[in-house]
Amino acid sequence: MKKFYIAKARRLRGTPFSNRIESQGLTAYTTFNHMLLPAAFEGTEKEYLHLKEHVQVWDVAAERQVQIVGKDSAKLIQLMTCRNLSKAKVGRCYYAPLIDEQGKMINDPVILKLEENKWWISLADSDVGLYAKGLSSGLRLQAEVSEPDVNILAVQGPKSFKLMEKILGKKITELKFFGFDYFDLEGSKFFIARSGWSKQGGYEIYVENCDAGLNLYDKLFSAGKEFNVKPGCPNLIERIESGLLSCGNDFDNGDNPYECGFDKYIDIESDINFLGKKALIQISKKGIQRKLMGVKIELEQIEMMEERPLQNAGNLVGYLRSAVYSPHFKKVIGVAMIKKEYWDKKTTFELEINSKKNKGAICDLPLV
Ligand code: THG
Repeated sequence: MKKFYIAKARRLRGTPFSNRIESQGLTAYTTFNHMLLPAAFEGTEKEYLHLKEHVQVWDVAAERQVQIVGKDSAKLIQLMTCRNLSKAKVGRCYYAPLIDEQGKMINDPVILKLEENKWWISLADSDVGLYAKGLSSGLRLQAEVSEPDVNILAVQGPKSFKLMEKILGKKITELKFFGFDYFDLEGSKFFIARSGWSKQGGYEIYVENCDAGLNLYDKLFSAGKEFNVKPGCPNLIERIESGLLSCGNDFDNGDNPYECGFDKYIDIESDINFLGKKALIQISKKGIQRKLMGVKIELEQIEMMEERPLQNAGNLVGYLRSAVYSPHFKKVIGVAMIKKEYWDKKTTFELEINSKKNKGAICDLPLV
């Protein structure tokens, strides 16, 4: 692959931690929500092995927050998601598909309920703030939409628990999965959730005060020496093995939440009101004709810039959306949108690259 530099500009925003990660060996950025998101340090495979054994600190400030405040805030949030949030509790995170009026995917954020009338939508890569602003003003809701200056640091990996306990004390270990609370460190308060885009365990620190956040960043590295802490970023191998979907890669605005396997986050039975509900009722009556599944391919490497067709005896099986070599499975693994005729897990297919046909098989997500 040819390598190019990314030209920085005001509209391609950095984060409070950009200087830190650049001096710590960053080798690639990607863009996410019009910001810089670190994409590589030592290389995806090395970072994958490290993440599964030690602890990493990720600058994921590009996971922007859309803040919604006001007496209609819950109503506005519910309008955008098919997940029933009517019983949502303060202090909890909710993974929730956001959809449009046609029932198609817009984003798959983590939604946090901070107060009865204050929410954050922690975004994947799409302009949800504009969608929310349009709905709020168009429907004359009492719901103020803004992007607060909040920058997430994720602390991920099996040793994240020991590292965070060392810095923040015993109380942090009592935080339950997808819960959040404020924690004290040297006179500063930090908003911390037990969450993150890996299945290796860990926390996300929602930094509201940049100076205090930089101080904490340095502390994570000095206190983390004994746990072999390294800077990192969301890892392609780990997230595919774990079945964590990527908005814009695995699915986009052409797909509905049933096709993405988000069934457990869809409620078309209760009387909640969301855009695209009618469309989802129709889709659920008709049944879907394709869905995201895992794949394993007899290959030692792959590059994915666009989706790739998968064939079986000259017939289209589906499209490969994300793929990477997995050191665990010793082959390429991926996420593909598979046509209904081929959902049987005994299905095999061929993927043609540079006029060479490579054999592959369909499997469940998460991969086993
Ligand atoms: N953290 C925060 N914001 C984010 C992400 C994150 N925004 C964008 C992106 N990542 C959203 N995508 C996901 C996908 C899955 C999960 C979190 C964010 C996740 N899922 C759990 C699982 O699949 O086991 C739990 C789902 C549940 O129990 O509801 O953690 O990483 N702040």
